[in-house]
Amino acid sequence: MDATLTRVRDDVFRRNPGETEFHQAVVEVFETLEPVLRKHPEFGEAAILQRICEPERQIIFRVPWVDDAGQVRINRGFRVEFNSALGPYKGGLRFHPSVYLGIVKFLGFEQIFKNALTGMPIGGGKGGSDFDPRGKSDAEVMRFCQSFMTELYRHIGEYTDVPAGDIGVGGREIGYLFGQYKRITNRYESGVLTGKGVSWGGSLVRPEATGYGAVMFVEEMLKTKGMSLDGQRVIVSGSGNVAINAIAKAQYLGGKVIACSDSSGYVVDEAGIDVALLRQIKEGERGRISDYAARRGNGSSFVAGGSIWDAGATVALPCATQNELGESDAVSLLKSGVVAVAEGANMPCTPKAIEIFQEAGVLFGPGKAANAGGVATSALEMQQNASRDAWTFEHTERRLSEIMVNIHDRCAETAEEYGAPGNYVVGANIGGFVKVADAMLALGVI
Ligand code: NDP
Ligand code: 2IT
Repeated sequence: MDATLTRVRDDVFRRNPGETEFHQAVVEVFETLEPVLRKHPEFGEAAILQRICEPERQIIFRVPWVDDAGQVRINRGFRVEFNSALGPYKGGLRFHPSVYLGIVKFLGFEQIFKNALTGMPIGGGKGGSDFDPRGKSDAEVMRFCQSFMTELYRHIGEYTDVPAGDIGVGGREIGYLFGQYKRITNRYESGVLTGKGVSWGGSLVRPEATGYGAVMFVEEMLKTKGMSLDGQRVIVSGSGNVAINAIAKAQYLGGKVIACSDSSGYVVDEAGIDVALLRQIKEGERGRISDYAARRGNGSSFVAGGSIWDAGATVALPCATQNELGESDAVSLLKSGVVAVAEGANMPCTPKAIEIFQEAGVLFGPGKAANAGGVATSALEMQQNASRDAWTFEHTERRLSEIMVNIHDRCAETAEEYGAPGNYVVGANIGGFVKVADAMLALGVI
C-alpha cells in the first residue's frame, strides 16, 4: 500500500474506533488500489479515497417493542446510507444479535462496489438491528418490524433508499416492514423495498438469486480452466436463503453437495443434501440443522461445533457469515484438493485464508462479485415495480445469468488490465471502485 492509501487507512481506523469489520473491508479494498491511483491521480486522497470511506449519512435509532409476555424490549436500529453516486442507496437489513455499527458499515462499504459491478443504477447502503428473530413468535417479529419501520420510513423511498433482506430478514420480515410503510405513508410504493412476495410486487427468482448467482459465478470461473461443477464435491456453509439456493443450483449442475451448517454445527450427507428436506426444516419449520441428520435416515451425521471445511471438498461456498473460513480451514480445504472457492456470504473468508487460496492457485471469487446476483435481482424487481410489470421465471433467471457472466468477465478483464490476471479480488475491487469514483468526480464535491 502506498503512502496515500496508508494515510487514509490510518485515518479511517482513527475516525471509526473499534469497528474491526469495517476496517477489514476497507483494507481489503485499499490493498488492491495502488495501480488505480497511479493511473488515475485524480482519485487521490480527499477527492475520492477519504470521501468514499465516509458514509453520506448514518442513522441510529431506538426500536421499542412489546414481547408476548407484555414486557417492553429495546433494540437498536441502523441504516447507513453510504454512497448514492450511481443510484438510490440499496442494500439489505440484517437482524442478528451481533449487529453493531461496525458490521453495518462493513456491509454498506462492500455494497457500494458490489452494486456498481452489477451494472445496475444502484448506490450502496445497509442497515439492521441487534434484534434476534430466533425463538421469537410471529407476533413478536411483526411488532418489532412495525416499530423498526415507524422510524425507518422517513429515511427511505423508491428514489432515496431501498432496503431488502439479509441475515434474519426474509420474506416474512419484508412483508411486515412493507405493510407498516404502506400504512404510515398511505402509498403503495412497491419500489421502496425488495424481496417482496410475488403476489404483492415481488420478483420471481429474487429468493433464489444470491445462491443461484454464486453458483453461476463459480461455473464461469471453472470454465476458464476447462472445468465445470459436474462431478465436484461441494461444501456449502450455512443453511439460510443463500446456502439453500446455492445447494439447489450446484446440484442441478451436477455437483454433489455433501455438507451444510448453521451456527450450532454441520451435517455431512455423503449421498448429497436433500434440498426439499432441508427447506422443510429450515424454511418451513425454522428448525435446526441437527434435525436434518436425524430425519434424513441415511446415516447422515451431525457434528456439533467443529469446522465444516474439514469435511473435504473440491468446491467450497461459504454462505453463512463474515470471517467463518480462516487460515486452518483454508489449509484443510487445500489438502482435500479444492479448486474453487466463491463467497456467497459477505466477507466470509479471512484475509489469511484468501492469501492461502490465491497462492495455491485456487480460483477465488470474492463476495462483491460472487454474491452480487441477489442485489442485481433486487434491481430487476425495482425495474418491474417501476414499469408495473411482472416477468416470468425464465426471463428473470436469464437476466440474472447474463449479469453474473458480465460480472465475471468484467472482473477477469479488469484484473488482466491492472496486471493481476486471474485475481478476481483485484478485478472486483478495481472494477467497482473506478465506476463509483468516476461518477463521484462527475457529480462534484458533494
Ligand atoms: P439467513 O438468515 O437466511 O441464513 C444465515 C445462515 O447463516 C443460517 O444458516 C445461520 O445459522 C448461519 N449463520 C449466521 N450467523 C452465523 C454464525 N455467526 N456462525 C455460523 N453460522 C451462522 O441469511 P442469508 O442466507 O440471507 O445470508 C447469508 C450470508 O449471505 C450473509 O453473509 C449475507 O450478508 C450474505 N448475502 C445475502 C444476500 C441475500 O440476498 N440474502 C445477498 C448477498 C449476500 P443460524 O440459523 O444458526 O443462525
Ligand atoms: O448483501 C447483499 O447484497 C444483500 N443482502 C442483498 C441486498 C439487496 O438489496 O437485495
